[in-house]
Amino acid sequence: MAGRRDTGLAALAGVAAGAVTLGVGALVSLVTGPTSDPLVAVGSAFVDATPAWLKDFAASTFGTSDKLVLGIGEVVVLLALAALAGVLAARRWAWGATLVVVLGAAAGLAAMGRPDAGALAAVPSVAGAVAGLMTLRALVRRLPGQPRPPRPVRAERRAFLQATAAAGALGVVGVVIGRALGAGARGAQAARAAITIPRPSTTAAPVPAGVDVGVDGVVPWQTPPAEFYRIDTALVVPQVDPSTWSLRVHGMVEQEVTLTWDELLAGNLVEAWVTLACVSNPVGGDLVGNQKWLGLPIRELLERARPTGDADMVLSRSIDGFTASTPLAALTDGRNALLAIAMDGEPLPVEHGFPVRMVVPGLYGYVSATKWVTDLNVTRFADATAYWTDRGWSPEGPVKTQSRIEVPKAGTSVPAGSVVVAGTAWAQHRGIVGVQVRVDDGAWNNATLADDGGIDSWRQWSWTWEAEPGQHELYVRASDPMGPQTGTPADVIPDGATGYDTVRVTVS
Ligand SMILES: Nc1nc2c(c(=O)[nH]1)N[C@H]1C(S)=C(S)[C@@H](COP(=O)(O)O)O[C@H]1N2
Ligand SMILES: [Mo]
Repeated sequence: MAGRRDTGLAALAGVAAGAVTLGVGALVSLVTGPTSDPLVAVGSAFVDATPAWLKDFAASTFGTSDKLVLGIGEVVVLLALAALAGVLAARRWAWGATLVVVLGAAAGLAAMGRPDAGALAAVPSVAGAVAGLMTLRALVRRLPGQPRPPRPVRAERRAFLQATAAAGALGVVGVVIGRALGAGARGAQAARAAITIPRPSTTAAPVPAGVDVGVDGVVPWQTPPAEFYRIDTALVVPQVDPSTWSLRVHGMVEQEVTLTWDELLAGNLVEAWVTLACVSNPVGGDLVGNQKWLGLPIRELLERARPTGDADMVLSRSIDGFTASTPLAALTDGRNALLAIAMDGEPLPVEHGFPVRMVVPGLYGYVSATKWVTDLNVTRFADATAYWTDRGWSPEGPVKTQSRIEVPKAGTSVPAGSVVVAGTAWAQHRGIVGVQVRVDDGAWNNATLADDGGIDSWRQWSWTWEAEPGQHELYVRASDPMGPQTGTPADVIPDGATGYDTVRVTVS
């Protein structure tokens, strides 16, 4: 009979073998590509299979750390399964071995199912599983009390633990080295550093000095690139070499067009300020940012391709298989819908879509802002669906008018008297024409708008409140030319949150 302690040791052997599996997998993926790493492949398959409610939960609970949380959760689950394999193997080898083979096969299938999978995508998982099996076999044989020439149990335990620790450490080292070398070998960073962004053919109108409302604690009008929110399904950032990048425009067009990087750079590059927002941004949330983009108007490419009769949508696709459905009209109606190559005058950061992404004023990112874009399929909403549409989100996603109180912060205390209330409002491509603030059940008060940086950018506002002691709730609402935003609360699914941002403060 295996005792409690033996079960613990067997579980440990399983964990060590699991670490070896992942380490070998990570090292082999240096040859076969980052998405063939078993950890990445399983995580990516999980991301793609994530139902809308879970994606929403992850985005609203962990924000842009959702990938880190996913990675930690995945490692914990895999190590628990590895521990189980160890316990099973100690009882009966075939049981434990079967579990390892099943897990290895699942990882291999996940890797083969990635949109950018190469022919050898399953190899790291298979190699990892073989190494894991060999390690498990060796360690289980060394479990104290196995039929072998007699040795003191203490010595047996020590030898077993040393072997297990060595195997586990080798596995971890494999994962770390695999990751580090993988990151170093990724060419996009070097290619990015070598690029000189051409001067715009059309520069953005100068930004009025007064776009900043001048209140401490208000989020900057121009989002620093390093602080720009990042949302995508990519567990490893796609590495795209501009010299081999091209964009294909096809589908319901009279003339297929292929655009290369050099042609793009030589094109009529337009500079434009656009506020990008995520549909998963809850009321008051921070999945929104404003930047100066530079890119080729998508309209010009479509003019060359000449969409046919009843096409009404462009399905853009990234190198890693993400897709977005953008109304054709939004790409041809004259707004600054761009194939963007720069953010704030610098090449796009790799995680924001280097070398080329889409930016379309007035639409949520999930239906318009495809990063690492390589393909535009001119089609119809009736004939094709996009990544998030297949997961319960709306096929079309115009940005909803929103406003946010940034000062004072929720839950803080302020002294009675004049208190400055301030924040940001956005209604991309319609423009903000007014912001109002309400205290408790009182009347709406007109806030002062900061200078206008254009209808595609967000707008700051402030209002001075004569605050009286007690607990108070502040509400904000913004108006676009169609009227005030709705106060009816709606969840982010299926097409963006609505409701008033509300901040509770204590006045003393
Ligand atoms: N290739 C790719 N592009 C993508 C996504 C993605 O998952 N993959 N996510 C979209 C979503 S939901 C948003 S909100 C924006 C976010 O862009 P950012 O990360 O540069 O802020 O990218 C869009 N483009
Ligand atoms: Mo998004």
